[in-house]
Amino acid sequence: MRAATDYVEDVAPGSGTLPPRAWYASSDAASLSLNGSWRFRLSPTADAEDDAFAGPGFDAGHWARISVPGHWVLQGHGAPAYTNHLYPFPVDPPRVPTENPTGDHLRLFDLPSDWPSDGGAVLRFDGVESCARVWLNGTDLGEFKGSRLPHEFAVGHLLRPEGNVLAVRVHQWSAGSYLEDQDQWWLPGIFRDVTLLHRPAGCALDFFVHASYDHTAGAGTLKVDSDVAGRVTVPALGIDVPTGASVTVPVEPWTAETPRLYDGVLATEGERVPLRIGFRTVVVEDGLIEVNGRAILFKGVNRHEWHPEQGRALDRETMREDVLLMKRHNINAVRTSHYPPHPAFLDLCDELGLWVIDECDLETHGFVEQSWRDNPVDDERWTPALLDRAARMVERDKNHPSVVVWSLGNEAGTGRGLTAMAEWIHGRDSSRLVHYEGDRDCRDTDMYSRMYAVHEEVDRIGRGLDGGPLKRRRLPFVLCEYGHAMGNGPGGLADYQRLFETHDRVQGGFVWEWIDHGVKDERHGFAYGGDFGEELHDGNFVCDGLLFPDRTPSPGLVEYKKVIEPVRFEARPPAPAEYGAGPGTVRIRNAHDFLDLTALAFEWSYQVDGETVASGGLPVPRAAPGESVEVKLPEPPGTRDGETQWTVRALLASDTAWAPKGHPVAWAQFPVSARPPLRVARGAAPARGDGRITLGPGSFDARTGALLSIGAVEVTGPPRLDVWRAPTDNDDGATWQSDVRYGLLWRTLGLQRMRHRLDSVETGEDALTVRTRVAPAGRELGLATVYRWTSDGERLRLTVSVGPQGEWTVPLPRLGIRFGLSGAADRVRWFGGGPGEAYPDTRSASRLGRWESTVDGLQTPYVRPQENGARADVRWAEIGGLRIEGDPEFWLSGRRWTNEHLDAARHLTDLIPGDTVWVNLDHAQHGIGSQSCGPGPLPRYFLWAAPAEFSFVFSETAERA
Ligand code: IPT
Repeated sequence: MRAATDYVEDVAPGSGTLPPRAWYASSDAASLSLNGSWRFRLSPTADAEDDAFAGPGFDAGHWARISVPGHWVLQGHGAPAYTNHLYPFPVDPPRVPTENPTGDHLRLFDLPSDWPSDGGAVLRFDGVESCARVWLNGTDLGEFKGSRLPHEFAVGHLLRPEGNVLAVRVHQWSAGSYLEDQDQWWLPGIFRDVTLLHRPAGCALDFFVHASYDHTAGAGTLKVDSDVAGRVTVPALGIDVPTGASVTVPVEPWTAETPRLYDGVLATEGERVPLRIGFRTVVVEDGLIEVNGRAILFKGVNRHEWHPEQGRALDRETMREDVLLMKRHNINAVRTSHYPPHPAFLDLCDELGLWVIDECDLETHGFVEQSWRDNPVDDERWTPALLDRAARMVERDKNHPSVVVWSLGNEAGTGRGLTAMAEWIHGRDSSRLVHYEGDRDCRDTDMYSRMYAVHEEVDRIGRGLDGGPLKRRRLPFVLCEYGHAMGNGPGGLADYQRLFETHDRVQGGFVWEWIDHGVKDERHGFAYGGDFGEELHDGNFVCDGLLFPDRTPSPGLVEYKKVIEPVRFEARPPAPAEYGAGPGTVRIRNAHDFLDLTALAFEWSYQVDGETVASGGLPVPRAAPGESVEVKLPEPPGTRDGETQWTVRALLASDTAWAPKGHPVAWAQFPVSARPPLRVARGAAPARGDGRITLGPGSFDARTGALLSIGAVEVTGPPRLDVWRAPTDNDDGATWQSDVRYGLLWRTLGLQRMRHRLDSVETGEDALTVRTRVAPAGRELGLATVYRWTSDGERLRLTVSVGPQGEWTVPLPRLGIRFGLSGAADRVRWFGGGPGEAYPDTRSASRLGRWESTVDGLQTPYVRPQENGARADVRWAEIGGLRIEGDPEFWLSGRRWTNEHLDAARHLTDLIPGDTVWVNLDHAQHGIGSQSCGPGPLPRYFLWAAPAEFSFVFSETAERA
């Protein structure tokens, strides 16, 4: 006998629902949103309660209230749980645990007084995780699975003018959970809209807008296939044709750069449906993905739906904010990892212009633990569920011009079910391409896709040297995931971009991922895996986005924007021909795929020692996509004394739908005259007395040689060698990485607990020399470190010489000095790279100039605290009454806690300011890479232990901080 809850563990997608169809908002048919406050009861198991609550007259007055859309675990009932790929329950498909949190949702509603009495009605659920059973007015409508997909029921015959009772029972776990093992929080609930749609007699049911573009003729062909015959009108194009008829007219095409939409109407006998039509043609031709006859380059991101308080229940404003932020950061593509997004998001992509890889709600990653045995995608009992998912995605989203690629899902291994999905999709929609990364041989797909391939492999693929089956060798390549943006990083984006732009076959990639899924939390600021007591979890691996959870752009996003900017500047001659010469012209390459440069205004400015002394407009001739033009710079204005440079910028020439006029799009800097050498005469002699040594403005402890003060500035922690950094997520690497993970090696070696042995304090004629050996307990290796202090009487110069001893097989995290200043030090000014942080392989967006910040403002709030905040190429900095000049330039960071505290902290709230500001002046930093789920830094960004010498010149600033 079938028990009342058998459907929960049934592999079938559901019963009682209507066939999938296009998602649209009618112009004239009534609709009623059932979002809002519902009654809610949570049970510990699927069968704890009978269905009496769905019947008439049930009194739910004592139940809790819950917001729909929403997740109950984010509204005080139970708790969220995070795992990457492990199923958080025993794997025994399709069985799920007895402990199956089940939320009964109840909503009473009246029909609006003007609700038409004729026709039918449909009840639509846009997203429920993971399995729902639905009753209306006591009638069991059926049940469904497929969390991020729409499900509809015909309900017209059941509606009453007043007192309708809608009851929805939602189970957290179901057979469907086996298909939804995406790397994210497990968040049950009715998390997308619930809507009642009036369906008048003669209404449109489903329709398919086919709108292609012939770039040779400049013409678009429109054909709307509709289940219910009607007329299609597009006033701006003079189109008025019956459904099913094809019409060709001159049009402006739709692209992500030129998102031209034509408003149209599909009118059936019973309703009018607004259409937003974009004409474009997507093909693979000569091994390249072409849209409207041109190969495109994806500058993409992977986007999960995320809001730190609402989880995956996103409001329209948040969706718009995502698209605006993407557009403003030069991003042109989004992969909807790993499920179809709320449909309103795709409307925004149509309207504002983004290429979309629409991915099906499918991942079975946890089966990797058993070598993919019993994987549902290779078990035909599950195939109907897979086909149901494919159809629900394609039918819902098929009328969006932004969707250019369908993706079968993510990390689901391989199997017949996937092939069946691909076959069905190809048959239903031949106008788009099919993607699936797991199909390494491209048997079912139209492009070769990989994730986290190392640079060298991407290069090989670009050169066509990767071998593989013939079909694959003829296909274009994309990196559907790369640049793992967890914590500080990702490093190496610029090096990837160079490969994308070098090899035609490599058509770009999608950074993993858009936003950190941190949960807003009273205890921790933002919570991550483990913070809710999960027995199985993957920690902060859920925080690996280019945005912090509150949608503040991280330095990674700023870097990405620079790396993918659609205009490239090159100086001519490329390097200053002679000291002080500088370039005469700038070559400007239009790196757009479709736009010319007329939407941009260009300007130049000229800086002396980082201060802009002159600026002006730069007239740039029209350049077609891919073309370059050369533009003459004016005569260098004014002085060439000091360090001088040009800055050129491209800004939006007028307001667009996604950013105002003046929004910066691209920039570059070209040196004219180099920084003059830093000279500090020697001469002042060290003097001993009273337990002190004085040298110029410096006062030292005579016994230890430790610096105590510079003039009136007290040094609360004397400068000494520092080679440790609080390992970043990318330093630590992913547990499954077979490559060396340096973050762990550093710790094993003891770089976080270096001892400083004092060997001698020597005063000479014009120098104080302090010899030390810096080394960790238990090891024979070390760094012979000599501090040599000299002065001209006013300034104090420290030269640090470092000589590695023993066998160093690991790179150093950093190489520099650290010292402490009074906590009153707050204002920081510097001439160097800014405004944000930079590391050797994340420094593209670091702009040379004069910058100001507070110490707190220097910190980058990575959700799990780690090394952050370095500013590159610093010539001089002022902090706490000290001026520090670097010879050569240095990396500057400063914080109100030590690097050891930073390392120990698990959440931002663990960082408690002390009464010292700790300043690091680094000669070098090790690269960042993206080993938290990808390759480490490229060899050229390694900081190998090698003999080094570097200096800093200290003096008091005129003004005390
Ligand atoms: C890859 C997944 O596709 C993605 O969902 C996410 O988990 C990402 O990694 C890491 O954050 S899978 C990985 C094993 C390469």
